[in-house]
Amino acid sequence: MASGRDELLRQYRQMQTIRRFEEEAARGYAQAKIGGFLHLYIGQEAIAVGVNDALEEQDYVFQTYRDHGTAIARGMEPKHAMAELFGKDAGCARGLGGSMHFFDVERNFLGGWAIIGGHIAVAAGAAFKSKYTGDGRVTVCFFGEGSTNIGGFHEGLSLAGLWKLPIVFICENNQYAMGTPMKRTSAISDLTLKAQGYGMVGERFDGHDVQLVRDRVKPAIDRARRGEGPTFIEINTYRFRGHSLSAPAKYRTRQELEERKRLDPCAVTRQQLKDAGMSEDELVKVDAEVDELIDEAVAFADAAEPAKEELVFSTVYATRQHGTPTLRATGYPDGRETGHASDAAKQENA
Ligand SMILES: Cc1ncc(C[n+]2csc(CCOP(=O)(O)OP(=O)(O)O)c2C)c(N)n1
Repeated sequence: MASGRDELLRQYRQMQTIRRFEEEAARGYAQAKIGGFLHLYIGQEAIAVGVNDALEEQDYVFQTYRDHGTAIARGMEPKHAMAELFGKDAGCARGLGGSMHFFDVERNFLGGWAIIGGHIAVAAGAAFKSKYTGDGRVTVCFFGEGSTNIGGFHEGLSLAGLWKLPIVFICENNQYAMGTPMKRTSAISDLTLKAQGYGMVGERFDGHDVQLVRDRVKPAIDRARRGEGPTFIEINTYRFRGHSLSAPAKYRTRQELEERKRLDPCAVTRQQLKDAGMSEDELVKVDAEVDELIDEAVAFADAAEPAKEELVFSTVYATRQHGTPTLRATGYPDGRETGHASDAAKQENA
């Protein structure tokens, strides 16, 4: 059993990995190595790591397009995440999904969804499957505060509340939906009031302290696993970059940004480690190790083969063979399984 400080150090390392991954992703975007949109999670890292620490490996996780941090917290290797951003075959979705569509079946990370609210109903479906089959899994579904105004949110919560599904809804309230502050989109400021309408428990707290996040989320996960129904959790946070890299952040003041940066979750955790007796030298060494891991991820993604055009259709449409629905995706180029390919499908693609 890891001591309290070892645990905090692991959490810091993970958060710093997410932070450095995204800083390098921003650089890759500026260098045109990444196409499409890129939504960064910088400032919200304690939520991905804290929530994941409250989960078991078997549990399902759904996220929006702001998905890199959650996938890495779940255990995705940065090199497979970076390769996905660079559109490479070694990426977590074989380079076909890109930033907004990370996917990792082996780690039960079920996306990476770009349509606001769309994944909330899908996540409720995954939780229904768990209730129906009694597989003991809990589903966690992340989304932003702006998403609480759209139909999919209400449909998903309605069914989850009605059927007491084993699901925890995590609303990462980073204050803005693109450039629009919440006071211009919601008639209420306490979003947990929306949970009441669907007969579920509502919680809200700040999201810059990773262990506080873990400890506040864990009872909701346990409750869901015991069959006592869903929880809606609003976590107060802030993103330090623009909505996406193509969106200028003109809707907020520099002063507001600087004030929120005082609660930078990576800096807060680093300070907690110092308070627990770690020296600056030890922490600099950890930071250097993380830098190296991310440098390796970039080098791996740079050198990897481009996504294979011929997979575009065969990985989208399911085929039916011997009465069994089959996804045709095969394993990763380095030999890992995607976890959803049948032997017949592998032969077909060989
Ligand atoms: C159905 C739909 N409508 C509009 C959009 C465009 N859009 C992308 S992100 C976004 C704002 C979402 O804000 P929020 O839910 O608070 O999440 P955040 O980006 O802050 O994490 C909008 C309107 C979309 N992707 N899907």
